[in-house]
Amino acid sequence: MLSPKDYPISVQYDFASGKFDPVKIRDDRNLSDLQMMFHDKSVVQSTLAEADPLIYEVWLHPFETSKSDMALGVTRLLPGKIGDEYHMTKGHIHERDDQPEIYFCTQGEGYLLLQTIDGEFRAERWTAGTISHIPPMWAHRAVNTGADMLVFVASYHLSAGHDYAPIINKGFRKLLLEREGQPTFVESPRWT
Ligand code: PAN
Ligand code: ZN
Repeated sequence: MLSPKDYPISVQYDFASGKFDPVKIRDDRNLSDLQMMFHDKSVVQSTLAEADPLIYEVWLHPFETSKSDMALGVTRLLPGKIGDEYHMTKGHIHERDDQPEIYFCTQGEGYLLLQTIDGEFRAERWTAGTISHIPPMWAHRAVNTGADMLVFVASYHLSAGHDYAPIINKGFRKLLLEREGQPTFVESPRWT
């Protein structure tokens, strides 16, 4: 736990690389961590038979002055697809029902997907510079539809909690698939 003698606590963010320093925790998410999320299970299995590609990195700095303090996270989402589905984060909803979040896209292009537990769905187009507010009780996922790395900075309360189960069970209402070279929203068969 940090104390006032450590204040102010700052990290230095490099817009060119999408990295900040110092980092406390690095968490890599590979395809094996997301196999339930991508819709084309045969492509997932054939890819995993050869290798387990990195899909994104999460760099974290929890500002631990109290249990209700905030975390700073940077997600670096690699470009690419699994079959026809663009690389994306797992997606989750916060366990606490009063916990929002801010996402700041600093590099690349893609979409922020939002969804309530009842399946109300929204998508926000992202380019470098878009800052999005995620309301409490909306599941959130980022999707990289560009040719380069998609990078975003996140800030949330350490006490928010991350619940992945609703996304593992049913996913998001719409998939972002490549159709004729373009990112296209397609109704997920798991919802219809
Ligand atoms: C973010 C996410 C991060 C990785 O820091 O945790 O982008 O996405 P998943 O957690 O869905 O794998 C955040 O939303 N924190 O609350
Ligand atoms: Zn979150």
